[in-house]
Amino acid sequence: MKKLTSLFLPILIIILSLGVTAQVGQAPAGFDVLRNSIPHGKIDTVVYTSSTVGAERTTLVYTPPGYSAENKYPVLYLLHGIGGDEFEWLNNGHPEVILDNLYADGKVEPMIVVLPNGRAMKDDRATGNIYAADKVEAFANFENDLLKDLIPFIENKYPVIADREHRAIGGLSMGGGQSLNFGLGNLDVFASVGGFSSAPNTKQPAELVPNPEKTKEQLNLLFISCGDKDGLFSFSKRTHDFMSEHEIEHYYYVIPEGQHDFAVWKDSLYNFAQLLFK
Ligand code: FER
Repeated sequence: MKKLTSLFLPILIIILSLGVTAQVGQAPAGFDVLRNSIPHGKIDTVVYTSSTVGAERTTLVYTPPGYSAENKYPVLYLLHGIGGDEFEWLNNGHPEVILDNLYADGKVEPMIVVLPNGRAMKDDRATGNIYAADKVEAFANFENDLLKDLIPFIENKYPVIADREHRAIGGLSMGGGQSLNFGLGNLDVFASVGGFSSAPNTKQPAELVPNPEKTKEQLNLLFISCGDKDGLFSFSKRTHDFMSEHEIEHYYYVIPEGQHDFAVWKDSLYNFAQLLFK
């Protein structure tokens, strides 16, 4: 009997801790394949007025299966890379397929996903020299557009739960850097943050997290992912290292043989989405 009780407690602790920290890992085959037999969400193309840019800007908005204005939803802002625009995720990653499948399997909360254009300048197309200084600067300027123009617009137009706990930001590459910069920099706005293969626009860790104790207190979810064969790996690793050093809880998902491509970003979205709003 004594032996039984001495075993019981450690086993219970293991079981409980497994429940608390969900596991991340490779998405199963078929996670990104359209299923005709399940309900599907919808993609709207929406135009908002940006006082930041001084222009009408286009964003896509995914509403989940069974969407109703009678309900209220959390929102994920999902950002593209340096060569992309508001259509990049849709055309290359089909997040609507990944999310519909996850929803049908009961693995995600119903959520609205906003796919903005993160190049906050008048000509926001990914044409010409996409690395030009003014275009890179426009990715930083998107913080103003997002906070002052886009979020208020979305929250006025859609039935959302308008608090930090129900607002998340995530993105790929330049959008990963934006997510870490804007998310960790505005934890009063976003409680959940995901950077996939984050680019050199990612701020230095000490700038991202000037006050580790405050960050720990506010952050609900931090997800950092990158392929181990990505030339930009060091930006994710240094961010992860800093978080570990300062005991800031986070997911660090290194994808074996992963490159700088949509295989990594789709897998990252599959994992990140399941951790949100739980
Ligand atoms: C850079 C290399 C890559 C850079 C940005 C990127 C601003 C972004 C890549 C992407 O978004 O896929 O030097 O500088």
